[in-house]
Amino acid sequence: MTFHSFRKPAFLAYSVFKRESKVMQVKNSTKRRMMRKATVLFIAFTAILSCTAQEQPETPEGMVYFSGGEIIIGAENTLPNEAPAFRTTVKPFFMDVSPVTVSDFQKFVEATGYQTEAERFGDSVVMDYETGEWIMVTEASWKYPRGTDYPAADDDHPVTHVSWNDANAYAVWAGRRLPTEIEWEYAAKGGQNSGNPYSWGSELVENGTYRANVWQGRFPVENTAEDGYLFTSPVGEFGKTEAGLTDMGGNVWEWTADIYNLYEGNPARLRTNPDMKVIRGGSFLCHQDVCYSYRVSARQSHSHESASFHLGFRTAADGI
Ligand SMILES: [Ca+2]
Repeated sequence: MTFHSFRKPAFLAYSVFKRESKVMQVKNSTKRRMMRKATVLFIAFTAILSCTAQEQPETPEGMVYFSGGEIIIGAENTLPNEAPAFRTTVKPFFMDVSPVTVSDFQKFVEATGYQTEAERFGDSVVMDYETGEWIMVTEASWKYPRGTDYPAADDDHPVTHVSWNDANAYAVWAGRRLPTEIEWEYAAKGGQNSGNPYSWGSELVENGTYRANVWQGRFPVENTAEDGYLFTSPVGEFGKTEAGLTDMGGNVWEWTADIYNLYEGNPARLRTNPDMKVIRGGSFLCHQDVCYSYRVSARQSHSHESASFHLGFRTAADGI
């Protein structure tokens, strides 16, 4: 074996090794570039996710996020105080899925020792189903909605007999606030101008099932309770909307933050009273021929210190 012949296989082996090494180097280099690229893409993707998260903040438990935007508020050809309809812009906000329950309110009272205005007055307003008249019932309160001669309030029903001041006190304690009237209607409409009269859709009864706890029969002397309830119902049982809210029509009226006024351009005259607040949504007492206020655009007013067995509230919070 000559040196040459000895070296040649070794050289060839070395060359193959070197070539393979170079291939490996190229492969490793390509792999590193790909890894760097993947890292850059991952960071960019994370940044995008982070931006998206900033645009839509984390939704508190029990609330729904509404991104806000332009919406038509009010309606034509319904009750006179709903006109004229107008276009406005709403900022992002959160809204409670359902009205504040008796159980929720109990926690507030236990934490603060709060006494409602009805408790301090010693009575509150209830409708007598025998006579169809509104009466003041001694010791009617959020604990005993029809008075102490009747069953205590159910934990999962909306709290009632809360004045605007009581509702506002709860909202402040919870780190929230009452929704504005515009926010309430925006949420009821799911931020859309669909033209649907109700928050859940276009019909009160769908496939034989009531979508809201309202009044059936002859108001105010006959309540047939075809929907299953003479008085309040558990929150979440009726009227789930596309956005995920419930009870935006019927069950209990809901306080809003705003002083009641007529919409600009309404031909009627009204002396604005700062004690009168807007309430929305109708209640279990609403009959189509009398109240018909479980529609998304319906609105009424209520004195801020008074309470009733068909009036509750839900809270809201700023979106961003
Ligand atoms: Ca009912």
